[in-house]
Amino acid sequence: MLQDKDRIFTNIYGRHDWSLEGALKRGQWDGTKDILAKGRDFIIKEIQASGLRGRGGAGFPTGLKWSFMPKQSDGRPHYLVVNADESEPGTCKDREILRHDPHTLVEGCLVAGFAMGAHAAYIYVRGEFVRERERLQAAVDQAYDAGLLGKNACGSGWDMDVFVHHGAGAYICGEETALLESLEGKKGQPRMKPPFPANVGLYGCPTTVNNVESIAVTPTIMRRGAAWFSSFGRDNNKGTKLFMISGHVNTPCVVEEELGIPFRDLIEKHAGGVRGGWDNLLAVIPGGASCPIVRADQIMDAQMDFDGMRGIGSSFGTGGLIVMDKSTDVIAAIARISYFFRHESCGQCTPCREGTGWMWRVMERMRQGNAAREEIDMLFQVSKQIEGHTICALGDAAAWPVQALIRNFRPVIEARIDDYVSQHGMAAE
Ligand code: L3W
Ligand code: SF4
Repeated sequence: MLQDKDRIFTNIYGRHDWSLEGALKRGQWDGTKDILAKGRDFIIKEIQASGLRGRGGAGFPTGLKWSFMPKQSDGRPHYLVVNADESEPGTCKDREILRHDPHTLVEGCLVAGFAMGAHAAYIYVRGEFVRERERLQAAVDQAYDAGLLGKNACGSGWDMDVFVHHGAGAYICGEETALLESLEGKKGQPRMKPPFPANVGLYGCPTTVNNVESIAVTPTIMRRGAAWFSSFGRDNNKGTKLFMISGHVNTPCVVEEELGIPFRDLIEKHAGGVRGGWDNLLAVIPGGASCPIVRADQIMDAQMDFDGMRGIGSSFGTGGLIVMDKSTDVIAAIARISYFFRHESCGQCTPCREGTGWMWRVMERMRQGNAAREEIDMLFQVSKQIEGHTICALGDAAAWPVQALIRNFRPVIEARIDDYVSQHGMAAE
């Protein structure tokens, strides 16, 4: 388990001074000029060697993504875009970074921006994060005033500007290409990929889009070394990670831990255990609302990382765990998630626009038990028609929770239908 000395986010609970003065005392902005002096290729190779995988949900290798940026300029500027549109239900880690440790991100913008040949970084902040945006802007202003950003940033010879952009409150703008559209002043709707942003991104220029946490950890990795970071976790699942633990635990929290920590240890050590004890655990959504819900017996002995969650038929996502005890109506919980995705669909693709609404309406009937048993398989089949047939991952994200409910909690759905039939005679048309 991670020791305090190995934590990257030393002010995640806001107990210390968030400002530049406090950040400097905690070792941030230390030797940034020397990091840049090592050169672009060195930084990208070091991030690759660290094993860092994207912390926004997909887990794509960060150094590999940076390496896709063109090495030679063809006259188009390069951009770094930071995705701070944190909106996934169960996910609230980037919010804590913006609130309490914003200089980790601001310094990360310089290190990552330099590594990919960008002189400008845009940080796209979720519309509801008003105070967080103000805090971040204050940190950026402090960095400019101290000569850490702007012309000849940190005395490195590299010019770097950081712009904070405030979103308008749409979940879909967290999808990287919808975010770029929104930044360009257009309606936030995802683009077809390929081309990927590394080739055609912001204003048609080479762009890398990374999550807040992914960028915020890079200066520390560069200072302490790839070997240090990759000493945590296991192959393919390296480093430390912010976990968010919500729901029916005794002390919900955001905590930095080693990837691969066993589920039971994570909950016991940091969240005070499950409300009512381990026997009272019913289900967990392990990484944000789009990750498949699993039963207590499936996750109890699992390791909390990308492979660990794949091994139990779910996914690691953002590391936001929603813990549910036996008082939970799991059908109602997934029906509510279906409502969320229906509400947030941008409406471009028919399977998502129509399918999310269709799934939600059937899920509402399943919640009441007002359905026929055959409809369970029909719901599963319809969700399969959405998955993989849309422009962006929101269609998949809407389908997976429903599929997982059917896979892992089918007897609960059947019992609800049987109850309804025994009380009302038959399901309504
Ligand atoms: C160049 C290639 N680049 C992939 C890049 C791509 C992107 C990254 C990952 O969805 C997931 C989603 C949500 N050449 C490339 C390439 N890339 N192949 O790699 O791409 P992808 O398509 O695997 O994922 P995505 O579209 O970024 C993200 C899940 O995360 N999720 C959502 C979380 C929401 C938040 C939030 O609110 N903050 O994090 C949670 O599980 O369902 O599956 O950059 O361009 N050949
Ligand atoms: Fe829009 Fe849904 Fe299509 Fe994504 S999958 S582009 S959210 S309609």
